[in-house]
Amino acid sequence: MFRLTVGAGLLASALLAALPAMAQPSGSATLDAVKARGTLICGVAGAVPGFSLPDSQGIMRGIDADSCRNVAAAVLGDANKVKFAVTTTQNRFTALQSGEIDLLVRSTTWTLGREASLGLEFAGVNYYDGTGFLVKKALGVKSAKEMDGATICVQPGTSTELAISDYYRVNKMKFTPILIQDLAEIQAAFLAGRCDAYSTDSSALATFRATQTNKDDFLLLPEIISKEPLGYVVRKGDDKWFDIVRWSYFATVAAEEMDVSSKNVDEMLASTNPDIRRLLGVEGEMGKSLGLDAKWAYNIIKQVGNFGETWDRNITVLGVPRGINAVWTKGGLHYAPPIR
Ligand SMILES: N[C@@H](CCC(=O)N[C@@H](CS)C(=O)NCC(=O)O)C(=O)O
Repeated sequence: MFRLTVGAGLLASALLAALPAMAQPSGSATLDAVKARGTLICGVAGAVPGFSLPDSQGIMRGIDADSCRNVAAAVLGDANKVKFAVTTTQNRFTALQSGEIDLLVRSTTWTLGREASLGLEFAGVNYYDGTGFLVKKALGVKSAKEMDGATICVQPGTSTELAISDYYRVNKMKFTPILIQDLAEIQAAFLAGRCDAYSTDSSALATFRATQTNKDDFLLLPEIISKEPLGYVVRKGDDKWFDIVRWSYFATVAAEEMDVSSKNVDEMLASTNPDIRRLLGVEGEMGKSLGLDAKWAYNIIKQVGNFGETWDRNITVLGVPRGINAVWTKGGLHYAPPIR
């Protein structure tokens, strides 16, 4: 431990004043760390089509990957300054708690238990999902209600496990879980007939089915047995970082609500609509309030796109309908509070 004398303290203040570009603490330890590093470390699954999966050039693609990019664009002005950290269903929360990652966007369901007991909080929902069951048509089952006594392949440490238990309890039926951590292994086990059904978020089941050559041999059962709002997760106790992540998501929704997209965002800088002007940093001090540049939302929209563009690029192409994931003006659940 060392003590500063008054003189040394003055010298230190003078040095700080002389170096304005050096990191002045922002009040957010995570923001400071990300800026000092120059990259955002974002936890994803890295294996799920539509969510996070490297393309043929090794670039991480998907709605979760793009959610990470939104935050990098807002904070660093460059959506590409993301280091993707592959996490599993079981180690994702410790990766965030320990500070290995700055943000987790990994098809992770927002639940009371997770938010109240893990020291983590959910800053936004990028996909309103639900648990489903995928079976082979050859099983001859048309409804989850006919699945008494079934073996079900499920990944451990997921809210899926809990949803299945509740469903079976309510319907007074029994099932045997086959717990397999690795995604490729669980899918292979299901295909090889080790379980009657494969259960996870229905989005992942739909995209898994769509990527099979014999996709018509599979059936997604009609029951969606739980609510699985998947979102952006941060550590508790860094409220400024929470605000940045939360409003990075809201900016994409606000942009879609107002038809501001990556294609027209430059023309929109000349818009007379005050909501658009504030969103794009032409007037007001929205960026400053967040501890960011005035162009924080402009950079997201220009480089990543509005929420609908991100959805279409990653999810629509896999044949999954928008449904409740539309913006509220089109009957969906994505809604941005006023940016003012
Ligand atoms: N949303 C549930 C389920 C998460 C989950 O199991 N996701 C799957 C399918 S979207 C996944 O990421 N699998 C890829 C992997 O584990 O590598 C949760 O938060 O527990």
